[in-house]
Amino acid sequence: MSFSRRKVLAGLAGVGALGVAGGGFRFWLGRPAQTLEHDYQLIAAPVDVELLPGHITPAWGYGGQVPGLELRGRQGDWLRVRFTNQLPDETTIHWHGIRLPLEMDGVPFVSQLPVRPGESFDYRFQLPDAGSFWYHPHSASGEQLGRGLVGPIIVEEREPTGFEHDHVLSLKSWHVDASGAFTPFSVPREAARGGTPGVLSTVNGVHAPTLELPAGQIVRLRLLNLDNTVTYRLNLAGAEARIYALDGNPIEPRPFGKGYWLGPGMRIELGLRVPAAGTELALRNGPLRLATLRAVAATGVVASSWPARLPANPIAEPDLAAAETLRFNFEWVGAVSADLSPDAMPSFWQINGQAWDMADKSCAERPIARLKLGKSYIFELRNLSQYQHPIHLHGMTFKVLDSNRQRIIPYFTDTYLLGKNETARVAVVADNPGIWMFHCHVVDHMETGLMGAIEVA
Ligand SMILES: [Cu+2]
Repeated sequence: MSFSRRKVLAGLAGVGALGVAGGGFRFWLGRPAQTLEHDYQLIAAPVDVELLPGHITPAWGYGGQVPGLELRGRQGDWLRVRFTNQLPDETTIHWHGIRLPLEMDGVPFVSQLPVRPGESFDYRFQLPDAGSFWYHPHSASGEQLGRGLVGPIIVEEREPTGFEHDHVLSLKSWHVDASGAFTPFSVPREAARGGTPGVLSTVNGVHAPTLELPAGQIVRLRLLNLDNTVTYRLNLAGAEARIYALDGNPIEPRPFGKGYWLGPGMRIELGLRVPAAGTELALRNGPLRLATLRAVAATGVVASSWPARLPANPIAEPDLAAAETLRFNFEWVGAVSADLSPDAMPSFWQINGQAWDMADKSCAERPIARLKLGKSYIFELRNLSQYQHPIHLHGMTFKVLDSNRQRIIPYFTDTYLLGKNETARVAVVADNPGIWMFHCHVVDHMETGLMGAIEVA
């Protein structure tokens, strides 16, 4: 199978989807102010998919597919998405990792009102950083992400990078049984531990696919963890691969080595030298095969040398000497209370003694930290639990400085996988005014308390 979608989005080819219920397609929202805009119509709607052969799963998709329609833009350009909700429930879209104004951040009752069934909302923002990002609801997240409302958003560099081949691999494990029916997205006893994992792994919506890559070429693989729960222990035994970017930000290329732990919401970009035609590589999560990468005879030029480091994104460098340190404790506090109403999510997790309550719309009015606009801060992140938490901040990109558990080469990211009992320090310039969510991206940890708001003013 071919898994490059660039052709579809390269021009008006996508218009073929017009008229298909739940379809997504490119179109113009009237006359653009400038031509450097990328316009999409994006519809969220139920879509039946065949994840297990011969069985229908009643998924929810963006643009009639799971994972959702791949959105592409170019660094510095604007992205305009007319979003229409054809789901039975209200929803929003959050653009994970993209630094944008609060009104576009997609958090219900903080950024915007929820988009109700039948309504539309226009998202419009500039793309300051090149890299691999993703989008998903920030509303009833366990169910909505669990049913398939996740999609990649790729921001291309303004100048050629030296990579001729670019492949997006969206990873998602599904909460389905043997008949393709959904199982619970969150079970209290799992939410109180590592989170409720899906059981059927997929890459680009297909279980254990074989993906063809051009033999002898160096390709850019964008691996996106769009999962509710699972941290993938990615490995590519026998491959000659280098890490080029983490979570949408370039690093000095280094060998992929034995592998990388990619938590929910995180992304890694690899350069891979595809071996000789006929050779197969296994992309695995620990011992489990996620996909087979098969080298096929390529026409055209023989592989070049490794591309240079990707250009840095324009992220403000924190002033560590002047930075104030703030401490955040991530803690398990739970016990399932007996008088819990059937609709309420239990509370198992806290940040600095406060649990977020998904049912309480006023939580964002009580931020766990208040930052002064323009100042630098160091966050000391302390995991007081036995479980990993991919800690994600909206609105700003932070720099990971150090950890008491692993050697860190400082890098910019939007999500840091905080290991059990780990303390890590990250630094950020509070350069984006607003109320920003700060949460664990294990969705059922987030929904059972592990979220807070950070105010920048
Ligand atoms: Cu967590």
